Amino acid sequence: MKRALITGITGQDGSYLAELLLAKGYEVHGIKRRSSLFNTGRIDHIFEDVHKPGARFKLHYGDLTDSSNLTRILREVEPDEVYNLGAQSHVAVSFEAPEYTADVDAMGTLRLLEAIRFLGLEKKTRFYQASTSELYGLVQETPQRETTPFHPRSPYAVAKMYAYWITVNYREAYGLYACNGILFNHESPRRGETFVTRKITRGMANIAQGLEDCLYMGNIDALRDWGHAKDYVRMQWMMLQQEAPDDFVIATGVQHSVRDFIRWTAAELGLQLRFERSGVDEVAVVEAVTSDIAPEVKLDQVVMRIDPRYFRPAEVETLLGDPTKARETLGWVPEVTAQEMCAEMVAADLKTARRHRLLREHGLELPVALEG
Ligand code: NDP
Ligand code: GDR
Repeated sequence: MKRALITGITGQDGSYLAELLLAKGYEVHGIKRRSSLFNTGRIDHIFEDVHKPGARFKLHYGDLTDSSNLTRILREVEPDEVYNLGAQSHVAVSFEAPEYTADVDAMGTLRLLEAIRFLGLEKKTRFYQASTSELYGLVQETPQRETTPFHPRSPYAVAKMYAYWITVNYREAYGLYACNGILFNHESPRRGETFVTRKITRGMANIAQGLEDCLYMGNIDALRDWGHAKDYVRMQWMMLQQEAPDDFVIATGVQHSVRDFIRWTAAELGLQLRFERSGVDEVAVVEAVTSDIAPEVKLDQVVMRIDPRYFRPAEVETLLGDPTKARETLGWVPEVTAQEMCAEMVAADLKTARRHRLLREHGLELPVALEG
């Protein structure tokens, strides 16, 4: 039975990857952070009591900032595969907490690699690094592929650049089987609430149910290549099953704007929007209501405004990936389009919003966080 260790198992990708590996018969170990509240909402459905004979799912307390802890866990688990998905993964937050982001995202990767080497596991353990399209930042070539030069535009991206190269370096210096997956944005109903797609689907579903009035957004001209997290974790596993380690771009090859995503979300909720004015004055107004999904929304209601608070000190305006190498070498093709994924996310957030509305109608107030 193969053993995998996943950092970031409580996150979006970690939860889907854990499901995939359990379905493939792996014993799955995950590192979770100590938190004052439960933080395992995304993996509760696969949790197994370790006292149960044959349990194949185990969580360890840990943190990417703590080398002795990482070394101890690696010594205990001796994994065949390590997936380093743990990170302070929010680009805007990395401008607020640059040093912490570097510690976790850059040094955390080094700590794991060094622990593998220190324990003499470099011939046994295969290593996957969650690299990112943010490395391309100010893009030098479109579409972006494995050979496109990097120009990171945030403390997050700069930290991930270190992680990318230290992964390559340990492969070249010590013969470690180590791969970078350069993944473009991927989303799902499990996406964190402050990333743009989820902020839109959750916010608009709340507006439809009368729980919020308006969505406040940053740069809605930004262009992204969005895929579904389920497709992308499949690729993370495939990368570690090759004969020789290599780095791959994972993307759909199709690009849309944040404004498109707002329009699709509204359409799923039976709302037709009109975008008026431009720049910081831009608003989205309800032009037509075509179903009864959004009973609380009025014609001409302003459902989106720009709030410059969400602009970034340096923006990545456009990203579009070229997944040719992944398709030709590994036979990987994404199965879900961005628009299909949007529909899935809206359906999930609408379900929650309806539940919240019902609770509110019965005098039970639930907090609806507006921060994004
Ligand atoms: P999430 O933000 O959903 O998950 C991040 C995970 O890292 C969480 O489990 C989080 O724990 C954990 N984590 C954060 N800080 C630490 C720390 N100090 N020590 C240990 N664990 C920590 O990210 P995604 O699942 O979306 O992304 C997975 C990885 O892929 C990340 O490295 C991200 O940077 C990268 N990536 C993501 C892309 C995307 O579009 N989703 C695209 C390209 C790369 P907790 O739950 O306690 O917060
Ligand atoms: P990104 O994702 O920065 O690409 O990083 P995010 O969804 O945060 O932003 C995408 C684009 O939307 C614009 N935007 C807003 N973003 C947020 N979060 N909130 C807003 O209100 C808003 N308005 C407009 C942003 O400016 C940006 O251009 C994600 C993360 O998952 C990283 O960890 C990962 O490496 C990259 O994707 C690939």
